[in-house]
Parts: sequence; structure tokens; C-alpha cells
Amino acid sequence: MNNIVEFLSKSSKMIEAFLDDKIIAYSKYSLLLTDSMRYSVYAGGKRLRPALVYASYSIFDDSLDKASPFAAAIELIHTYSLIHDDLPAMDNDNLRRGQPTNHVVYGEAEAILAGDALLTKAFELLSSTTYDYQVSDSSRLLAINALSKASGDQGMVAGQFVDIQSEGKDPNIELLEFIHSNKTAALISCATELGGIVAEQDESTLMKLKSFGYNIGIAFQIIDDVLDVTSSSQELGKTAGKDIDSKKATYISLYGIENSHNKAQEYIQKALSELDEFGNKADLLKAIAKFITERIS
Ligand code: GRG
Repeated sequence: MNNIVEFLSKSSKMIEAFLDDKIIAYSKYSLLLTDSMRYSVYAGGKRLRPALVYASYSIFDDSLDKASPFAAAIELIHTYSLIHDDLPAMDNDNLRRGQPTNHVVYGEAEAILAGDALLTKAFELLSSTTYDYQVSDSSRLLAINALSKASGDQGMVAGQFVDIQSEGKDPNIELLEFIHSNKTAALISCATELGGIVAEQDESTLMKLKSFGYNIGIAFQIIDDVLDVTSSSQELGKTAGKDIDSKKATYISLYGIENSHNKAQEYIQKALSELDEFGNKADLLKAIAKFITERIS
């Protein structure tokens, strides 16, 4: 399938169908918790990370369903991070994916708990053995370890922590690279790595997939910084102009818009060079890399 829009739509549908009977109320008392989890999961994100898991896996095998628990787990972690990022104690935002943020609808304590439950659910999905397509125990362990590292104090949480701590301070490139690498690129890099793990690939192949993901992840964040100043809230589905308002360190504040675009292109080129050995089997990953620099929301 060459059409990337078609592939993104297909992988979104796969992930939504997969999760539908996994996020359910286990008691009449937990109905609202389930409702709040589903509210954010089904709010209509781009599903970029699951698409990357599927696209990476598709280099080696066409039976994409086997990758669904891994693609779903990473999307749940991403969704939890957005819920928590929007909280009053963090970005204090009331718009996400074009809709009121989780805490605006359900309350602050409830939104914290919905995020916690999604984070935990991700690891429940990864450690479950009840699927039609079996992945070896060693691969599942590797995946759990990779996703834990990418999401926690060696990845996304560290990036978010330092980002918050750095608000209002003079930005420098080393700090900015730490934040972008951890807050954004770690999870995106893990998505492409997971595709290789499910396909039981060796260490050197996993490193190439991971490096591809890392480089498109940095490019993704640079474009996100650009869009924050060039797009409207309506186009983005979230509040535009937040980075300047909160005096955040961004690529724009260090390099300006045009140079930031050039930097993003450099990262994309580096990413693409990691895929040489896969030939046209990696066309979907290449198309996603292109989609990242051309995206408008
Ligand atoms: C709260 C632990 C914790 C982490 C939050 C995701 C995040 C870290 C912060 C959100 C703000 C931000 C700019 C993060 C960088 C990653 C990013 C651009 C997220 C948005 O990802 P998209 O565009 O979102 O893929 P959709 O809505 O399409 O899924």
C-alpha cells in the first residue's frame, strides 16, 4: 500500500478496533473511569506511533495484526501523557485534539487517574498472552523493557520534567536537545523499535529502526515547534502559541522558522539513510517520514 493517508487510516481503524473490548468497565462503579479513558483514546489523534509500529513490522511480515498489542500499548502511553500534560499543574490547557481536555470534562483528580489507568493498561496489553497471534516471551519482555525505558525516567517523563523546569530560562541547544530527545523522540523511536522486536529481528536491525525513529522523532518535534507559531488553534486542535506564552525553549527561539525547517529536513535525511538495507520493503516508513515534514496539524 503506497498511499500513506490510506495506511494511516487503516492502522487507526485497526488500533481502535483492537482497543474497543480492552477498555471496558469492570464494575458499574468504574463506568465513569472507563468513560474518561475512552474519551481521550477515541478523541481522534493522528495515531502516528501505532502506524510506525505497523509500518516497521511490515518490513518483515504482512500479518499486521500480530503487532496490534504493541501498537495499542504505545498509543495508550501517548494518550496518558497528553492527558497529564494538559493538567493545570502542567500546561493547563483546555483544548486537545479539537475537544475539551480530559480534566475539563471529568475533573482534575479523575483525569490524573484516567492517565494512570491508561499507562498501566499499556503494560497489561503487552504482558497478556490471550491473543490469536503469539509473540515469543523473550520478544514480549524486550518490548516491555524498551517501552518502560522510553516512557519513564530514561525517556519521556525525564524530558517533560526538564521541560517544565526550564520554562522561562534562557534556552541553549544542549538543553533543548535533551528535552526533545526524551520528551518526543524516545517514544517515536520506541515505536519503530517495537515493530522490529515483534518481528524478532536481531540487535543491529533493531538499532537501525530505533535510529530511524529517533531522527524522525526530533524532526517531528521541530515541526511541532514551527506549527505552534505558524498555525491556528483550530488547525492544530490544541492551543496555538503556547510555547512563546510559557517562554518555552524551542527550535524557533534558537534558530528561527526557516532554519528550523532545514534542521528538520536534515534529521529526515539521516533517518532515511538508516533504511537503505530494507529497500522498498521500508516504503511505508519512508512515506511516514515525508508525512512528518509536510504535516499541518
Ligand atoms: C506528562 C509524562 C508526561 C509527558 C508529556 C506528550 C508530552 C509529554 C507533552 C505534550 C506536549 C508536546 C509538544 C509533546 C511533544 C510530543 C508531541 C508533539 C505530542 C503530540 O503528538 P501528536 O501530534 O498528537 O502525535 P495526536 O493528538 O495526533 O496523537
